[in-house]
Amino acid sequence: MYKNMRKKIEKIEKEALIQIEKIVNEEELQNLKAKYLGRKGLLTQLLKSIPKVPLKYRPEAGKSANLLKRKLEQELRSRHDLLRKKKEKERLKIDITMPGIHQELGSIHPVTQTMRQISQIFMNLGFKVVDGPEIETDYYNFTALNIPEGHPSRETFHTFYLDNGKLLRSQTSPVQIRVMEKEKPPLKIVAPGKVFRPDATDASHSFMFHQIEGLAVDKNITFADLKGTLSVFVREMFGQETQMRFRPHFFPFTEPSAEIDISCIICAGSGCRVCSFKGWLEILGAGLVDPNVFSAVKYDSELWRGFAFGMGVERIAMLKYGITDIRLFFENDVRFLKQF
Ligand code: 2NM
Repeated sequence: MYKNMRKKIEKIEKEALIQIEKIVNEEELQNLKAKYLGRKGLLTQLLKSIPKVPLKYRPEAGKSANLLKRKLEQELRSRHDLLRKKKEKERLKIDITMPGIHQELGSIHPVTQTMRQISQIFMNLGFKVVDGPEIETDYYNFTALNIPEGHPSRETFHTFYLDNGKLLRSQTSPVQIRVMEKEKPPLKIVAPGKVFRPDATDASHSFMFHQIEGLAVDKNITFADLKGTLSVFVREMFGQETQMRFRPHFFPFTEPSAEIDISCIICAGSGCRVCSFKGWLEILGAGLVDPNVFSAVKYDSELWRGFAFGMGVERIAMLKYGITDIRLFFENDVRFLKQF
């Protein structure tokens, strides 16, 4: 009986070792593992039959069967390691003369480029770049800016209102209110960022666009400081030969206020399609800060004066790059974006 068992063990060992030696892939390895060590494997079956061996031989039989089990496990494991090493070696056999995989490089969005360029000009003039929340309260977006209850810009037709009573800022001036609340004058800041207005989309309107608004507060600010600052900006941005003109206008937050045109950068003022044959392009709004705005931030309006201005970034980028449809900025088409 025991002799029979020993023969079986030896047979399994001999066969298994030969087969393990021949394994060339993971699948064969798993199959052999199942064949010998699986739930219905040959060696597993044999181990199950040990209790039937006469007591006299049982320890001996059990011991050699278990030894074989451990040996096969060991052999399979080292075979597995060998296969893995072989595979890794194959993987490293690469042809370094093969062409690489081309990675497309991204680029800075033209609106971002323009916003940075504008900010840089004002930074050179001593302005600090600041930012603030895009979700604002009624107070910061309107009230503190001297925009009265019932003003048309407060209507849902002109402002995105949220369910929680807040709104999406329709200009970046609330950022300047927040800065003035925190910091004492004098100060010179520009606030670039996204603004939102529920306009119907067309070639020149988008419900989201970018603005840069600027503010300077000091003791003796005059309209001449505003003119000087904006003329430096306009010439840096559009070329030294660019002309500028101020037209009277009304804004609730500045008094007096003006809209500012530049001589057409396409036709230099002689009239073309871009300027609708007027020779001028409107690019800025500006004025001297209304005393009511200073009162809202608890600045003494008898002591402090300020100028402020605002402009749309997309409009400036469109003029600069000759883009005729604002929607191109937001389509995310690489064929468009790659050109800048
Ligand atoms: C404009 C035009 C004129 C403006 C005013 C202020 C503040 F905060 F000082 F009151 N910030 N920006 C302003 C003035 C903006 O945009 C067309």
